[in-house]
Amino acid sequence: MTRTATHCPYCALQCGQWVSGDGTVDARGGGLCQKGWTSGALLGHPERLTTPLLHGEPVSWDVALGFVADRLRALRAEHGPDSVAVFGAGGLTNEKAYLLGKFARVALGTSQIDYNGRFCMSSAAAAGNRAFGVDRGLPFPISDLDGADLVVLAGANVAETMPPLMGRLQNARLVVVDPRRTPTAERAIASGGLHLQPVPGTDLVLALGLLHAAVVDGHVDSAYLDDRTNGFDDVWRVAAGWWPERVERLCGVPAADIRTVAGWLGRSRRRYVLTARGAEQHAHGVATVTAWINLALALGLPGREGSGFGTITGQGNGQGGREHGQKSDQLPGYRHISDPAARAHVGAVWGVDPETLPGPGRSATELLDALGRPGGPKAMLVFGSNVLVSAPGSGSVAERLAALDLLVVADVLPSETAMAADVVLPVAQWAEEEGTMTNLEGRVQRRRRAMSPPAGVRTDLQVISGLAAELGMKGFPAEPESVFDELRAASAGGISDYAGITYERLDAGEALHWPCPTPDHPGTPRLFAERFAHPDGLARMVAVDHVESAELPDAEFPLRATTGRVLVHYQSGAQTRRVAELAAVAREAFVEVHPDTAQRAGLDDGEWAEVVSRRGVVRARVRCVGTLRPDTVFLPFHFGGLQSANLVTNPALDPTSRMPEFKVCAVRLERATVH
Ligand SMILES: Nc1nc2c(c(=O)[nH]1)N[C@H]1C(S)=C(S)[C@@H](COP(=O)(O)OP(=O)(O)OC[C@H]3O[C@@H](n4cnc5c(=O)[nH]c(N)nc54)[C@H](O)[C@@H]3O)O[C@H]1N2
Ligand SMILES: Nc1nc2c(c(=O)[nH]1)N[C@H]1C(S)=C(S)[C@@H](COP(=O)(O)OP(=O)(O)OC[C@H]3O[C@@H](n4cnc5c(=O)[nH]c(N)nc54)[C@H](O)[C@@H]3O)O[C@H]1N2
Ligand SMILES: [Mo]
Repeated sequence: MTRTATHCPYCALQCGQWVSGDGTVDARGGGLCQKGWTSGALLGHPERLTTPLLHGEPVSWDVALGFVADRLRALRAEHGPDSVAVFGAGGLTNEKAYLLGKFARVALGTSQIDYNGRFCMSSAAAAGNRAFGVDRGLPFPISDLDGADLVVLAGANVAETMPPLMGRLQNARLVVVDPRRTPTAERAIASGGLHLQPVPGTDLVLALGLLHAAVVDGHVDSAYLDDRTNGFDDVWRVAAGWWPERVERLCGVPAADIRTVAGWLGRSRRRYVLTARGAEQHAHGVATVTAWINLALALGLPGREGSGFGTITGQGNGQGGREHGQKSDQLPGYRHISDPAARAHVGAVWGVDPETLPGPGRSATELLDALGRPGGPKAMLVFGSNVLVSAPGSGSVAERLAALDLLVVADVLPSETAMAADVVLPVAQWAEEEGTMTNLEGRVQRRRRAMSPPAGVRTDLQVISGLAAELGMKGFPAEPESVFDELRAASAGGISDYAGITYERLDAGEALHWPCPTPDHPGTPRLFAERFAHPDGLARMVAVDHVESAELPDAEFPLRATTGRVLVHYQSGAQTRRVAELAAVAREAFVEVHPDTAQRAGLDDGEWAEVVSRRGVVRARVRCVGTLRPDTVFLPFHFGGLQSANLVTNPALDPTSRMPEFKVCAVRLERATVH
């Protein structure tokens, strides 16, 4: 049987896959995790959406798209263009993200577009832009990590969230910063490294303590600080007050461990500091990432081959998805929507007066919160996100969605959000379509079609193109390569410049990392070798100080709940809960609790508990974990309905990135009365 080379549907590693015409999946050039191996079960899945639904009833595409277009026209006529909102996703191909942004701004004329990357990468992106002038998750090829001697993973559970990446860290001593003893933390201990176990929400002060110890013990690279950075003096003025014992009192990490890790960081040769969502998904996530970047800069790591700072991008196209215009404040090529030159460039490519380009609009959480309220959007089109499960404070998200006049969801499967929609549009999935995805190192890769989608199903590009046509708009092709060629032009000269990347070059096997401005340019695997991307070429160190989490424990809610992932499930679980082999491993929500904490709440291992916060209640089965901090509980967010972790999370936002505080809120535990 012929097999086609493509990439896994899930995370930003975008591991190579062979997919055969019958849906058989094989690894291509390296490993796959259990989710990747079993992804073929999604092809031809019995629950697959194969016909448009209007108020739950099957209808033809003409009827569905005609209905949506009529409603959108009427709402726009009555309430103006901002009455229609668009919600995209970091799992969409570059072509889809680009066309969706253009569709919102040109066909709908709305400023109200944002996407789920706001829940994921926005704090790391904002900190990276501010420090380096560019946000590329890993500014070096991922293969560089093969040679690492020491890797600090701040809030990253790579062994479960990107298992194949662990293979690259085999020779390194690992330091894992996580309130939980995760499989990644176990590996750190086995590697001769350390597991630092802070109170959730206190990474910033831990990073200040590490910087303090590094300075006092003489590990700072003064020549690098002079030549390549500015702002160290201000940073030190704050860090000087955070000696390890004082840091220990706040975050709980022993002062001796802080000094040990600072010493390793100072003395190792090939060193990396990497952050992920554990450090970033906080109401002070940008400041926290900044503190980790300051530490890396003080040691002279960024821009030096064999060392560096990076953030581990999450979704399949989390990197490309934040570059091409589905974010409320951005235009293609990572251009800023408020920049007149950016507007002029993109306006010219789109053939519209730059004055007419709307935006910036609301960020994802604020957008969801405004739905159906006076002055807020009355309709929303969702592509590739299950917000009813994955957005913070899901109880109120359900209310906001119900308050809409029109909710349209394009999905592969009947996700919770799709089932709440007025109109459901069934779309093709990864192995049924062509496109490009940009992985966590900024490398653009081809997604290829191995089989046709089921009868009745269209691609997202066909849906967007079809809706534009219904609205009487030209310039919305459905053919992926045509869209990509337009994206190349729109990104030309921007920060993430794809102008020189073509399907032809990618199909010939070239490994192309952006920026790649011309067809003969080799791409840029390593950024910052000579200079950082600010006009003066220097990296900016920005002074940041300790900030408390938005909600602290008290007598009524004495515990800190944090949330995250397990190996076998992906995100809201819309896909993986439907794969029998994965569901068999984790079928229902659980809450990790220290045995002493469980006992105090009168709960036994395996019993159903209610996790209660000021915003709601989650039902989850108690899993006693002796290595967990007794002041902390952990909930995976992969389950829906009454088991959705986001019923309790706090929608408090970072002031800069507008990212919600998924990683800490105050809760108490109770015995479940029903389940
Ligand atoms: N299996 C699986 N893999 C995935 C995904 C998935 O859903 N499932 N999703 C993909 C996506 S989109 C993303 S964004 C990535 C996320 O990848 P990760 O960031 O690795 O995943 P999380 O589980 O969200 O968070 C990592 C760890 O942060 C810890 N943590 C909680 N609070 C804190 C804190 O205050 N400080 C620190 N230092 N750590 C804290 C949690 O205990 C958790 O173990 O994974 C990608 N890969
Ligand atoms: N409590 C808590 N909440 C979190 C997080 C956390 O750590 N804790 N993490 C946050 C993070 S980092 C992220 S990235 C978000 C992710 O959360 P979501 O945005 O909900 O992501 P998914 O669950 O991956 O939803 C993707 C949906 O798109 C569908 N889909 C798949 N492929 C396609 C396609 O090609 N086209 C279309 N139209 N649909 C497709 C899938 O079937 C699924 O229903 O969750 C956030 N929420
Ligand atoms: Mo994510």
